[in-house]
Amino acid sequence: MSPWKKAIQKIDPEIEIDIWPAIKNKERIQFAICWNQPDHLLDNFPNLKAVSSLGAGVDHLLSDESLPESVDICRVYSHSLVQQMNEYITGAVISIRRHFARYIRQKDQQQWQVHGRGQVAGSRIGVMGLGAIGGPVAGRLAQLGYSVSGWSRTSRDLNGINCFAGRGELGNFLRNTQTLICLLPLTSETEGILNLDLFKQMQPPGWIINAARGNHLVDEDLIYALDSGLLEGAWLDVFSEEPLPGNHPFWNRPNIIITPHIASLTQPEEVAEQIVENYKRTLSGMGPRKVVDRTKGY
Ligand code: NDP
Ligand code: OXD
Repeated sequence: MSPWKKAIQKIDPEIEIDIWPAIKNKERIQFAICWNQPDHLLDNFPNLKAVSSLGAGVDHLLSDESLPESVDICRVYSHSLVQQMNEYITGAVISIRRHFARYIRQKDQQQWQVHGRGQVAGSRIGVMGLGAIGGPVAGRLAQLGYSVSGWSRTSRDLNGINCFAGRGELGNFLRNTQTLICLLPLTSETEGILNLDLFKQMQPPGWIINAARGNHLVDEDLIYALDSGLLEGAWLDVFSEEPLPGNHPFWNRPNIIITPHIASLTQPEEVAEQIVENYKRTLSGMGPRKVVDRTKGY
């Protein structure tokens, strides 16, 4: 049995669940839960009222233009998602600043070479996106002693974080940033935001950590920035095409660390209760919680 079906029916065994493509009666579907569904799949269900993402991101739902406006889009949240992202980002930042990735490579060549102290104090970190995940990640890095700036669409006031907002303050945010962490949702405003123009405004030589979406990054600009010394390295969990194709130039770059979209994984049992609540609210006409604002795109 699918782990999602199992987790949902553990809470309420009365809920009937069909798993695509084995859907018996399309008219009966009122609520859907999806991850990377094929385009146009969701316009096949005339009585669909709401659709929930199985993760924090909703770009895979918003990019399907055939999804009727009347269908609510919602997402899930869990402390575990934040905890996992905290571990992923702090692990990456510490590995970068203490040169652990370099030392792991050096061992393969029996090379004994010290790369400087890489101390925490004075290291300037910038977090793009201060939402449900980015906000706590920025807070954790500040607790560890890093000097942390954050950037969001609207103004935020977060303890210990130097906050900037909007395109008008992006330049000032970047000037303060050596290690840039992207935790933005993918929207028409943020697509391609990790580009050469942005890299040029950072404190050189910088690092990029992208754990948001692959389409935030302009791949060829990253390679150019690495080759020209503007950036020292990149730590990437997400890619415009996943799995990353075997012939992609990122694979052969020692200064690009690649993880296979594992920064923070949603576990069915941790979010099943929210899904059941949203399903019941949808059927009752109240509408789901954590609804995405389609005009903002997140
Ligand atoms: P939220 O929607 O809670 O927060 C989004 C943040 O981004 C907000 O601070 C928002 O600003 C800011 N933002 C949005 N648009 C802009 C813009 N145009 N300019 C500046 N700031 C902007 O998202 P989450 O924190 O829950 O998640 C962020 C993303 O992380 C997800 O969309 C997903 O793509 C990715 N993710 C990746 C995972 C992985 O395993 N790699 C796991 C989980 C999530 P404001 O505060 O003003 O609204
Ligand atoms: C998410 C993800 O958005 O896993 O939850 O990328």
